[in-house]
Amino acid sequence: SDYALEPSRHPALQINAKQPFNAEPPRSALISSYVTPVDFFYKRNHGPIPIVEDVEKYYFSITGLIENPKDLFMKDIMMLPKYNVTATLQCAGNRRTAMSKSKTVKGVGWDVSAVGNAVWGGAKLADVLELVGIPKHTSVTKSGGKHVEFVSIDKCKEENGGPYKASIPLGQATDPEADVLLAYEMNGELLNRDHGYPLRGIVPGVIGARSVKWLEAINIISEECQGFFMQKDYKMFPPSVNWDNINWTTRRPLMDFPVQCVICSLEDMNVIKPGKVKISGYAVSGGGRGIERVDVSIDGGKNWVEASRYQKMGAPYVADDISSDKWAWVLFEVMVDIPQSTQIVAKAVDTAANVQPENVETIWNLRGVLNTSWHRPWFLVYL
Ligand code: MTE
Ligand code: MO
Repeated sequence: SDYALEPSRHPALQINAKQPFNAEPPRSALISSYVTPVDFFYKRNHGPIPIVEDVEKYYFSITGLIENPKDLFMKDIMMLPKYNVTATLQCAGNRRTAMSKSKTVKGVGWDVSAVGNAVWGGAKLADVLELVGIPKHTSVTKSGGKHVEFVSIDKCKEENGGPYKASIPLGQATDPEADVLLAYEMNGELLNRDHGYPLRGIVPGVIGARSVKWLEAINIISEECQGFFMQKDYKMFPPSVNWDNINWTTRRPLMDFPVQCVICSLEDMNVIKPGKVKISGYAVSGGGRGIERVDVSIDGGKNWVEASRYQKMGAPYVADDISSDKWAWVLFEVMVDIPQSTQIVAKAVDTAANVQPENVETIWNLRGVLNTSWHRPWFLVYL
């Protein structure tokens, strides 16, 4: 079958779907290091993993509304300045399983680990687009191009066997400060097959779905990409919309991720003892907004304490400081004294003072995307 040549994966991953392969690490793997090891980075696919055998022969084309369409080989990308950008990638479906408990949603179930933080190495898309004559900070080309469409090599059933596609605005693609990459490295190693070998897009601060793996082409187009994953998926509908009254054209494709926060030190259904316990987890926002603070409660949200935050181990995190990674998550921790009955809750605030919704019901949507409600792990206190 098409799935006969899948790469091998770490046995500790929780498999949410086998074909296509979708898996996430245990919660504890996310807080054991600021940079998520490749083996423990979630894997989100919509088809079999493509095989690029001869990287010397591999190329992708840049075409569309530009004057000088070109085929680019890996050596053309490697000749450009290399950037290492630490960026958190999070699937819009992260925490979908919990949203489904409120009322059924459609989609692959995910616990809280469809997220990871990696150092992506590659060329800036803004530099690549200069090779085809598009200057930095261009929002429309002379021939009317306004969006950059990434097309993959893979084959997805949602696209009737065609490739996975997504687009971003040209202004973002040609802004060097937006740090959009064509990446060939992950955590200092060559990208592996699961994560897009030999070349993938990385769009920091934006839902994972726009970071297209296994690039085959980049098209400069006038309207945003019309593919399934831009137009018929990865949109957020109000709780009133169901599968009978849905009109996909009424909503925009999701881009920037809202503020998110998850406790990773407690697995659901585990048992803890009353007394001093360290609560830790991750918090992240989209659009390059940092995390202003993380609040933790042990009485279901009546009283709160502020957690300490860090990126690099041992150095406190300061939002918006030049030494902080603006596209990356922060890890947080706080010591609490667990009473005999407790409900632990965490929530974050980003640098634009955006807060998370208290309940999943207020943001419930039929595709189960963007569950950023207050995280309340459930476990037993063992006396
Ligand atoms: N790119 C291709 N070609 N095919 C895909 O199925 N999945 C997207 C995105 N890029 C996908 C893709 C989604 S929904 C997410 S969340 C991220 O890749 C996941 O990237 P990862 O598997 O490297 O963690
Ligand atoms: Mo995703």
